[in-house]
Amino acid sequence: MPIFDYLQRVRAEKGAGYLALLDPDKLAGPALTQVAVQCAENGVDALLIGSSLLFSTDFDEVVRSVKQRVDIPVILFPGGSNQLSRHADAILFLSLISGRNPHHLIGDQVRAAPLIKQFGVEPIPTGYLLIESGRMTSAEFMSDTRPIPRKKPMIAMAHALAAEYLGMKLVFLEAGSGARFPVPDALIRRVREYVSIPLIVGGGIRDPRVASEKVAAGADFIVTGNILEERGSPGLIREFAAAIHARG
Ligand code: 1GP
Repeated sequence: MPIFDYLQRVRAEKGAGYLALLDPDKLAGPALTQVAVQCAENGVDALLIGSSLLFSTDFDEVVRSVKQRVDIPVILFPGGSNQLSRHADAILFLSLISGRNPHHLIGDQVRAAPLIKQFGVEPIPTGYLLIESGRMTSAEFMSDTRPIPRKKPMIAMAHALAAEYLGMKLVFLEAGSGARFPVPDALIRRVREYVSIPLIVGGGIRDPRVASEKVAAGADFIVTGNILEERGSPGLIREFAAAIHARG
């Protein structure tokens, strides 16, 4: 089954899906694989692997090792066209549509597309929206774009609808890794009511209760990154999974 169809099925059956982000710059290969296995065993629906920068020199090997050890989908979430691997199941084929930096709107995609085709990795076209989150994030700095003001839901709505009309399959509302404030519930709610494609929400979600509030506001998929890298445990992963799947 295509990974996008799997994600749709998760959303239909569980109410919302739990995606865990593993960053090879924050966890070395063996530790990252260990967290990946914990995630797969405790209710995470799919893994995202990627980084806003990438210092790690063994990206491909990390993806291969994770893929060998888990049976949930491994999806690339690349900060750039240097983060590709033939071992992944799919890739969020992102366009940073909240910004006006041509490199992240179409430049990197042109570089990556032929390799993704050769690798046979499923591309999932995704409109990526950075939402202002209380302090500058790596995504904001590295992309050289301005995030959408958190109190201006109509700007986010217009961007998300443009993503839908451009044929994108997902919208990612991103506060940025380590965000001080996650994407506001009010903004999620307005975007959810306005577009029909699924919403991924991530950045700064460090508490299962907050994850469940985002789902109640309309998030179809929740991403956690930092919190699992800092104090991930089977118990905490299960708590997040239960909070996110509660409406299924
Ligand atoms: C970042 O949305 C993800 O791209 C996850 O953010 O690391 O803050 O959970 P955190």
